[in-house]
Amino acid sequence: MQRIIIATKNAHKTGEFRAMLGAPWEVVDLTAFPELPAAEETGATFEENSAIKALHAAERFAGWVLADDSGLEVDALGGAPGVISARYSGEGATDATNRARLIEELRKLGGGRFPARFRCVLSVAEGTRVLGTWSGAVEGVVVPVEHGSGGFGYDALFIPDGETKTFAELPAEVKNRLSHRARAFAAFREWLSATTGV
Ligand code: ITT
Repeated sequence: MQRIIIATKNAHKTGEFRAMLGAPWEVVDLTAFPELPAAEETGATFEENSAIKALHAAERFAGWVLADDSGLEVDALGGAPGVISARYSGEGATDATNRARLIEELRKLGGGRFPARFRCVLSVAEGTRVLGTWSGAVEGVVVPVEHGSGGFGYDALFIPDGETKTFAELPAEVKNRLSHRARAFAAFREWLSATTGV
């Protein structure tokens, strides 16, 4: 079995990677290392923050480390919440308070459906080097009412193009086929197969 460390404390992300990687990968995330201080996400882009998180962990652990920086961009909000998606509602933000802030902002715009996309940038690092970076996006709309209880983050507010339900209503297999993370992961996987033969 091959081991890969995911540089995240977000167990939902880890669960999606575990489902997408499948056997023979043993997937470990940073929830197993609570003493590790959080990386400071000081970058202005998903690319920068993804590399920061990958290097932060790779400098401390042997082997490959995969990091995911992701978020939601709403065109009518000038691309917000964007790189601050996890901190949109300020100090002590949770997925629920972030969704509440987004709903409030959408209602100020008069409600309805607004074009939006999820973005994901994956980086793999080893030691002090980033070995590769892969991006993915999924276009859709956000709505100012929560629908569904699956997934995490903004899933209950996002309907991907071609579907009538939010990511929180759709089965996990569908999200793991269509999502920004799935698309970035597909590119990463090609690299992984070419590099390791697994
Ligand atoms: P790590 O930094 O530990 O990986 P995080 O949750 O803080 O965990 P990010 O900084 O990348 O991760 O923030 C991404 C935020 O964007 C996340 O908290 C969600 O609110 C949102 N997001 C990202 N991917 C999502 C998805 O698949 N579904 C719903 N919301 C998502």
